[in-house]
Amino acid sequence: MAASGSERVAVEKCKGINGLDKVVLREPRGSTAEVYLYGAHVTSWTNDHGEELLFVSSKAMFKPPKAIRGGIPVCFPQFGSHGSLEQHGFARNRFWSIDTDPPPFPTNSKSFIDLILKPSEEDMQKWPHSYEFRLRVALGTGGDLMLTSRIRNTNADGKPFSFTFAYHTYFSVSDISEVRVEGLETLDYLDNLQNKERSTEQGDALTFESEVDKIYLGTPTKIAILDHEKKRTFVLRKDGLPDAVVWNPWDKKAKTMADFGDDEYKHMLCVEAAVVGKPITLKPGEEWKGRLELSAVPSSYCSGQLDPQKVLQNS
Ligand code: TA6
Repeated sequence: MAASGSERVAVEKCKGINGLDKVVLREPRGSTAEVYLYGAHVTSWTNDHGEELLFVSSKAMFKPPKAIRGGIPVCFPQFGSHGSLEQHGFARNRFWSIDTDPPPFPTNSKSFIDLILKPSEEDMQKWPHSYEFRLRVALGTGGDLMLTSRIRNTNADGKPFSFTFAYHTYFSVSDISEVRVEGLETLDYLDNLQNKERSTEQGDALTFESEVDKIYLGTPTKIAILDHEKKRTFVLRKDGLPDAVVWNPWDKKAKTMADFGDDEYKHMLCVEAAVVGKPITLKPGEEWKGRLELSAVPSSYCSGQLDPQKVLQNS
């Protein structure tokens, strides 16, 4: 059956849950992505078989000021509790606008949207800085999902500002106890479950059997998440984002979260491209760029190919 009009429109603005504005991106071969203007929050990424690749909780509240539980929340200007602002900053619970006149930024994708956030008076009370935060969300020809953030300091008072940042990606996995993460072996990390104590990771790929909340410092630019049951590997490539956070609340913490199902920890894993260890500082007029590229490939393509030495050689 021939695809009707909206089915293959590359970029469609429409209403989502609770009437919130969203943008649907479609790529000719069938993959799609959905972005809510609330939080510039990617809530869906599907492959060309229509399979959902991101986890969104069945209890997620699409109701400001609560952040959406799942997908890709954007943490800015503060990651986690690394500062005096609310957890993960405020960008994830602000209404962004469509950037109708973005500075030139070449792309070979037809399926992309540019969003922009500028501080409100209320924000300036909390974080007295003027900035322009541009986020481009794009679907590549092969169905890859790319997020590119450009943050510019537009303070007129000559003041620099510093921030931490994360793409807090929730990957959908078949069974967390069957998942491996490659690329973080032997790295130092801050353990959020041990008062941010610094330790060094063991030499093998990560596997999961309990709550984890670790901030890996100075990681390779490629990290792989292998989901054996689904014979699928997520390859995460990042630029300008030296750190990576790995989080799964497991059973006890899951029960304490109102917008998260008690057993949903079995089907998600957060691997977050981030800047935490060494905050970014921008002088007026300066701009920072942080890029994330996600691919989902058949596992046979990846397993073991991401030995850190090889990764470093290839990156
Ligand atoms: O990224 C990991 C983390 O900082 C954890 O400490 C956990 O709190 C998680 O984020 C979720 O945070 P949220 O504020 O969305 O409940």
